[in-house]
Amino acid sequence: AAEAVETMDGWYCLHDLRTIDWTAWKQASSEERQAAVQEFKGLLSKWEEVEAAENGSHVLYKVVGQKADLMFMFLRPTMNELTDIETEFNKSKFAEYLAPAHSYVSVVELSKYGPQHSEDDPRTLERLKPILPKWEHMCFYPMDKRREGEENWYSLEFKTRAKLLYEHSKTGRKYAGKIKQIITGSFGFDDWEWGVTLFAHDVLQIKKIVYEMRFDEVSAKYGEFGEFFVGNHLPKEDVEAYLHV
Ligand code: 76R
Repeated sequence: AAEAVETMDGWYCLHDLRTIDWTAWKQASSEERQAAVQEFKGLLSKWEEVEAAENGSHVLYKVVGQKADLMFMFLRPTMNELTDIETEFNKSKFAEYLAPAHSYVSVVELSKYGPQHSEDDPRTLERLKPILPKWEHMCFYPMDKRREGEENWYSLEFKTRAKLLYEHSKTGRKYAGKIKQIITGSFGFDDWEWGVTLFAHDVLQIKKIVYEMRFDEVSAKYGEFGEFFVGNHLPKEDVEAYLHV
């Protein structure tokens, strides 16, 4: 058997996507809507406090297209905290106007292929427990590494995989400052092997990095991809205007 790779794992991650039932929202009285918005903003404030204390992080984006309307990404030290967030949110008034669109469970992952700083080095901790950027755009998609006939990532030698990922990282580094990527592992947690979350100031850079990486051997030969979600940042201050009907 090929030698497995060790991973360093950080905060647990939930991508939670919802569709707004605008018909029901419009039918609600303005008092009901107002109360729902205030309660929702209260939750956002509570999550902001968690983030300020560096006990987790979250972002909220407006999904473009019909796959969903809202995309939350939550990071917390334990998986229990993720269900606590979900449950509290599901019990809120605003959630009465939302339908589930998609969810994804994973954990922030760094693999030990190349040279790396130790697990307790501040530079490693910053990547394992990241405060998520609030950049203009976000993209999320799940992926697998192929296991088919001659193209089996999991039967490649360790050093072959390390070399392919080194090539991959060279493409990635070209996007320094333009793309911030968070790789989360989801083996045993969800239907794909990894979640890929990308943040960008310029949305076109998302298309460019994903396209360019298709030509890296690791993606060209071994990458399998799921559904893509792309969205625009929704800061708390804009929630009221966004939900105004
Ligand atoms: O951890 C590191 O930064 C070291 C180099 C590195 C590794 C090991 C790295 C760098 N990645 C690594 C691992 Mn990546 N990454 C993706 C995607 O759409 C596609 O084709 C692939 C989706 C993107 C866009 C991306 C971006 N990477 C991984 C792994 C785990 C593989 C394993 O363990 O088997 C996956 C699934 C994956 C996928 N990668 C980078 C980037 C970028 C932008 C970088 C450079 C980061 C930087 O140096 O700042």
